[in-house]
Amino acid sequence: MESNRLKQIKEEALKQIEASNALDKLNEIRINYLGKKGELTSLLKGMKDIKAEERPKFGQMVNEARQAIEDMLEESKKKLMQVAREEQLKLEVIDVTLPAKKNNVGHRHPNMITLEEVERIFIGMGYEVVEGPEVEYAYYNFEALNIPENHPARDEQDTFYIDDKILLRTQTSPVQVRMMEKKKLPIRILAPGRVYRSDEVDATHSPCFHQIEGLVIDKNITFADLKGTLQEFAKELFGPQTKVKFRPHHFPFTEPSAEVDVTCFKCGGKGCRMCKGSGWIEILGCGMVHPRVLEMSGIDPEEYSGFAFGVGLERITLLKYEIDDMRLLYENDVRFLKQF
Ligand code: 2U9
Repeated sequence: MESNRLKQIKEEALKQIEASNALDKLNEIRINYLGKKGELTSLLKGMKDIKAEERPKFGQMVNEARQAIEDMLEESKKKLMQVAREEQLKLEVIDVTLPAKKNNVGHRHPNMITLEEVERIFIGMGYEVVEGPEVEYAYYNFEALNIPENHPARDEQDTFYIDDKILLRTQTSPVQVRMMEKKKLPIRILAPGRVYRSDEVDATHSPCFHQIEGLVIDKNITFADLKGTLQEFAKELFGPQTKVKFRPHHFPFTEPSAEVDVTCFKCGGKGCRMCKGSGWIEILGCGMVHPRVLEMSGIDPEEYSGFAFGVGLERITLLKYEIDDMRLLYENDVRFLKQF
């Protein structure tokens, strides 16, 4: 009687295991049949009603049934886990043939594109690029460049003072003065960097902008070297057909001094909106280093001479890319910047 019941329980359990398709369901079956209050356990509890000589045999049969159920539960569990794993793998399949996600990389600011182009040209002519402090002594920014106190150029280059001896540099020339003081001659340097002036912001002015200055000092340097150098520079930057024109000018730190115009790269010199009809565009200032400037840094003007030039980086960038408002270079609107 009890052995029939046992057989029935075992078959029922195995059938349920076979039909179950989830790990939760298997657990439920384990509890229902093998748990503390499970069917098999309650059969064992009924052992006392079985004849003593039949008990061992019945006990063995219950254990066999228990083992068979456990084995089948284990086997089913493995199968279900395998199926689940395969399904998971199918979900995680990576299609390597799909186009890759585009990497959103940035790029150089138009001002930096121009700077690197100018640096490339002068490095090609044997120049070294040097940098110096933006917070500078008034001595290096003014006095050493032949701009004594009360000189009118101090008004034009009004800047931000830290105290009466220290200021935000108005030009990158102090970098060159520091190089001259080191007296490692000859000198052939390019000094790019930020400069500061107390200017109101408008389409062509900013209280902080960038200059690139150049300085060459050696024996027998003449205005012809200056002209040849800047002619080469203009051709490299604006194209091989570019002509240059030197107009006399005045700077306290150079003598003689000049401003340099290039033939308009838009109309080739015929006259257009870009060059305001003149055919020429002003790009930089230059001159032979003033003997007093050489002397002040301990270089003998009888033995050495040199030339210097200064370019407003933003001015060149605006010209090259035909941008009509300098403020666009500082606002960093990505829709503007990504055009370059
Ligand atoms: C030393 C001696 C002389 C640097 C020079 C200029 C001419 C010049 C302007 C260009 C546009 C300034 O940014 S701007 O407004 N600069 O015209 N700069 S010569 O002369 C030097 C530099 C260093 C020791």
